[in-house]
Parts: sequence; C-alpha cells; structure tokens
Amino acid sequence: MTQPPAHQPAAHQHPALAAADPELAALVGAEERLQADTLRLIPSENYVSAAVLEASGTVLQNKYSEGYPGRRYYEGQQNIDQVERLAVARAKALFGTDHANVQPYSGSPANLAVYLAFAEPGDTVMGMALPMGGHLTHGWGVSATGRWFRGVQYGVREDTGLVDFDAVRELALKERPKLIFCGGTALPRTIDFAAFAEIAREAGAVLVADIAHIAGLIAGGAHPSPVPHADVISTTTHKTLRGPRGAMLLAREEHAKAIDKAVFPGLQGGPHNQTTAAIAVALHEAAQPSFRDYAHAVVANARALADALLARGFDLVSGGTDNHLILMDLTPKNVPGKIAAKALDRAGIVVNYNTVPYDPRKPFDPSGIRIGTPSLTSRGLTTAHMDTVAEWIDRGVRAAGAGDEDALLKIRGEVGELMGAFPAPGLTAT
Ligand code: DSN
Repeated sequence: MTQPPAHQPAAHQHPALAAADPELAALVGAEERLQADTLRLIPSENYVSAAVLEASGTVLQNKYSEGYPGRRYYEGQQNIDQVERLAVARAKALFGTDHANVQPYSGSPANLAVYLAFAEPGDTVMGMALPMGGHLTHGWGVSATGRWFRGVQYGVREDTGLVDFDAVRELALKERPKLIFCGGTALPRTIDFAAFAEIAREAGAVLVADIAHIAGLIAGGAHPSPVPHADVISTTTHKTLRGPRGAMLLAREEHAKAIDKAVFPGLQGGPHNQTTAAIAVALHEAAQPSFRDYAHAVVANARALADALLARGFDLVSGGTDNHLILMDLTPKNVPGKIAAKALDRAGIVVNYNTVPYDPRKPFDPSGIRIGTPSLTSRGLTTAHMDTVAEWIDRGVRAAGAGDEDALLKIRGEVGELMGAFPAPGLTAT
C-alpha cells in the first residue's frame, strides 16, 4: 500500500480515539484532511505546531488550579505552578510588559475581565463599531458589553477607510468613557497606538489595546507595539501568534492586581492548564528568530496578495494592507460577500463573508469578504505564490456570479495540488 503524503493524517494517529469512538475519530480525521487540502485564508486562523498541539492534549487537563501560582485553592500544584510561571515569564519577556495573566479562556472573557477591572455596569465605554472592523466585546449592542455598559462607537472615514482621529478625540472628550478600546477584527492598517493613548489621556480613560489579530506580528517586529502606550493589552493566543485557543492580558504593574482579581475570582474558575502549557510553548516558539521571519513574511504575502487583487480590479477597503488582513468590497463585482464566500469554499478556498465600512447590506449577508495570510505563510507559501492565489479568488468570484460550478471544481483541483506540496505544520505526519 502506498503511504499517504506527509501532511495527510492516517487513522492510526489517534488510536485510542479511533478505538473508543470511531465516529468522532472519523470527523477529526476529516477535519485534518480538510485543513491539509484547502487554502485557508481566514485571517484569524492559523496552524499550530505539533509541539503546541501536543501540549494542549496533555494530562494537565486533569488538574484543577483555581488561584495563581503559589496561591491556589487546591493542592498538588507542584508542576502546574511551574507551567503557569513559565507561560507568564515568557509572555512578559516576549512583549516587554510588567505583568501577564495567561488564564483567560479566550478573547471575549479576557475583554470582559477588563470591564470588570476598570468599570461599573452602566459606565460609558468606547470602541470601534463592529461593522467598521471592531469587535463585539468593544461595547457593541448585542454583546453583554453593550448591554451592561453604555457603548459609544467610532468608525473609519468613508473616503479613506482609515480611523478619523479628530472624530475619535471629539467623541472621547464629549462622552468621557471609562475605557477606550483600540484594535478589532477587520482592520487592514497599522494601529496608531500613540494617537489613541494621547486621546485616552485627554479623556481620562483607560486605553485597552486589543491586539488579538496582530499579536504575532507585534511579537515578530512586523507591527509597532502598544506596550509603551496602552494601559492594558488584551490578546488571543491562536491567531498570528500561532498558539492554542486561549488569551492573555498584559498590563503595567499598577494594573496587575485589578486584572488578576477580575480574571479570577471575578469571572472565571480554574484555568485550563493544558492550554496554559500550549501557550507557553507557542510563546517560546514566537521568541525564536524564525518567528520574526514568519511575521514579516505574513505581511509581505498580504501586501503581494493585495497588489495582485488590485491589479484584477478588486476594491480593497483602505486601498490595501499593512498587516496580515485584506478586506474586500465585492460591490463593484456584483457578487454579495456570502455568495462569494460559499462559492470559494466549494473551490477549496476558505474565507469569511464580512461587512465593509458603511455597508448597505446586513451583517448576515454583507458586501465583503475578509481574507488573510497567516495560515498560508505557516505552510511556506511566499510572495511568488500570491498572484496564483489572487487569480483563484478572481476566477472563484466570477464563477460565483455566473453560477459556474465546473469552474469552482477546477480551482479546487488546482488548490489541492499546490497545497499538497506545502505540508501544514501540526497536521499528523505518517
Ligand atoms: N472570531 C474572531 C475573528 O475571526 O476575527 C474575532 O473574535
């Protein structure tokens, strides 16, 4: 029997799971195959290394550890304390912060802990509006943060797609929010942390930099750091940082106690120790010189992809990108974002449909798609491949408009062939 290529999982890679629950094992195997065969362009996704994957599946899972190292409510923490101390030390060293809390379960709980630390229900908070590229937890109405707090929202200019700092200052001075969030989920340009910090100082607000999308770029020196400017930094660990699904809060020493108290006992119970371990591994990997190369390659690939899309007549919000992310407005192509995203999925190109600033369409059926280069860069694709990727997107969007399933199938074949030559990190090797 021929061996499957290195990136293709084989059933025996999860022998205990396959024996105990073949139905579930088959689904895991199918997902591995999907992740291996497709071109994954969702900018908030990545491939973790085999080491991160192993750490997140360890017996650390079996242990309860409410509290912090040296101050737990359960005994038997001889090893867990060291794991968490390692993760904290690595986070502080990598980002250059006084304090790190590695316990938040994910980005939304991390942000909620910030509210708990610095605000009272009903207080005014300020963030970028979700349809402009912000995040639900930055005070948007349907989120608990918009229901329990009074969210006031800023956006980007319609003509440039860039943050209008005069408008941000005016709103902040008028509303005097307790918290100002900068950062978001669909921002293709460099975040000017210094400008936000100046406004927060004037308004007497705590500045929270949500760097979930760009944490890996910051760690790798491919985006300026918020550390000199923000009071608190919130980040997930699984996007460009290439760690497990988790989060961290970084802060100046003066805020350390408030942050820790808010995460536990304020909001959460026991930390997920297996995730803490995997975060520690990811932080170690992100401290290596090769990660700097990775972060810069992510940006170079995104810029090359943006150029290749512009050359094919695509409308990109803000005209391009400075980071890992590209927001495409498909209005001029006469193809709604959702139709395009679903067609591209059938072509083996995984994106998400997304609102664009001032979108006349609804969030569940918006005008745009959001793409990014963290995953394809993890697989080793370079700027030399970005013209091909843009060509596939172009053909895919045109096929979506024309309802041409054969064209989508043809792209899927080409995508599978290229991705087969670039094994994905972390996927089971035989
Ligand atoms: N789900 C994340 C993203 O895709 O950007 C935000 O929480």
